[in-house]
Amino acid sequence: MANEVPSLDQFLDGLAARNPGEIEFQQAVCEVAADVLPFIQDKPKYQEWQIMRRIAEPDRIVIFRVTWRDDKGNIRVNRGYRVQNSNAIGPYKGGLRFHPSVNLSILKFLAFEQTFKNSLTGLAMGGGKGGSDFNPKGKSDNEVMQFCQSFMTELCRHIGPSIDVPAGDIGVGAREIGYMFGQYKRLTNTFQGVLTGKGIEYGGSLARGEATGYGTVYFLEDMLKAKKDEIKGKSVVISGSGNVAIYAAEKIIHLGGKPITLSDSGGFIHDKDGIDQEKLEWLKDLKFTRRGRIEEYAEVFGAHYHKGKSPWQVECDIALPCATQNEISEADAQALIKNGCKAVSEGANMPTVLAGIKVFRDAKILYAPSKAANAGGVAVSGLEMRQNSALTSWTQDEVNVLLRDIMTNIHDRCTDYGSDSDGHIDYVRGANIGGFVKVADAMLAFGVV
Ligand code: NDP
Ligand code: 2IT
Repeated sequence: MANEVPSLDQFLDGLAARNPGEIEFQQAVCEVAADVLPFIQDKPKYQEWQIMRRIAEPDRIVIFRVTWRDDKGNIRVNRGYRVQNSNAIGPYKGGLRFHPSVNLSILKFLAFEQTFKNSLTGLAMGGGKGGSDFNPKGKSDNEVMQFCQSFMTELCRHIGPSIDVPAGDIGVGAREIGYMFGQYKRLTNTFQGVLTGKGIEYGGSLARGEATGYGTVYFLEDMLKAKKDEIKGKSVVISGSGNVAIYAAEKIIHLGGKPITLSDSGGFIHDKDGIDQEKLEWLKDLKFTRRGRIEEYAEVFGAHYHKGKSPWQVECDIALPCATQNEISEADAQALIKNGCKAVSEGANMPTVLAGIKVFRDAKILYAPSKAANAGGVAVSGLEMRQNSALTSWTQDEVNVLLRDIMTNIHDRCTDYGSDSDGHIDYVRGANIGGFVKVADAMLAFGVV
């Protein structure tokens, strides 16, 4: 074979040279490569066929202008993207993010991570991600609809039920999926399962809304179970107050734990008495219907509001980062360990910086990286695709039982590849290698493509 096997440093230098300035993308690939390159050291087939280099180069990226008119009649211009990272094991699959911070680096990291995450679910889904720098905050429903329709007018050329199936992510929930599905249906004159996270009336799956947050807690439950421990009685610090955070809090309550914080980009609330189901119902209305700020919770329930702060300095048994990437710094990770945190399960994608991951790994706490812990959302998206292609719909219980099972299978796969000789499970290594193998073996079958 012509190719020399690169060292990790050579590999990362090459990556940085090909993707200059894309810090989030480089970070995500670095974390995976640090586990995968040693794993393939004695497996010439993966090295000779340059599998890692090929997974870290997206199959295709589409970038397009999105022009729309606001309520005052002004012409607005945003940028739209779809990164199709790999369809080695199934159609491209992954969410759409609408947030002003969206750029190519962030979407490339998310599409790369999604490839491994989707492989871990055991379902036939490749990895992709897309979105726009459009900010839905403060926009009227009409403006959001105008934007979504314009966005889909271009995106529709690149997606399809067996090509690429987008879903929600930050800033994209039921409302945005509805507008985009409506436009796809209108443009193509078809009714197809081309998006997931759809409304129940038009092909959505029960339990998809809850799936990511619940799944993150199921994974936590499995990690604790492996240590003969449980969630009951534990205090839990959660960041974010969107789809993932709210349902993570709900499952913690169901299992007898006590969520004590939630946050948004303005700050965090600390409720020492714990967030119970009644308060959570109020929060669902605040966040999903009224689109309000978390600060209001403090006024209504008499909790503390810490403006401009994140919750990682609060004493807790468990931490669930459920907001965004790189929200846990090295110092935050150290504070969590110092304050007695024994388990971290990541609902958000890549919420911990590399130096923070090292802190968790060195401390040997139970640490579930996002590509394993938050796979429940896309797993139920995969189940939504199955229901759509069979023209059927399953009950909430049927979907939830399958989700519970999938999370345990992911836990088992991480255990297979991440168990150390002292009995500790390195879930980062387990998830990286466990996600890699299926994609890599499929790529070997295809030859040089
Ligand atoms: P939402 O838009 O519903 O909620 C996002 C939450 O995170 C909000 O509370 C938001 O606060 C906060 N947030 C977003 N960006 C920032 C930021 N830069 N700084 C501080 N806070 C921020 O999104 P989701 O709950 O769906 O997504 C949350 C995370 O989970 C993301 O990392 C996403 O990729 C990941 N994820 C989502 C899945 C899904 O199915 N939805 C599946 C798997 C992972 P504010 O309102 O102030 O912006
Ligand atoms: O990051 C993710 O896994 C998601 N945003 C969900 C993707 C999906 O296709 O359901």
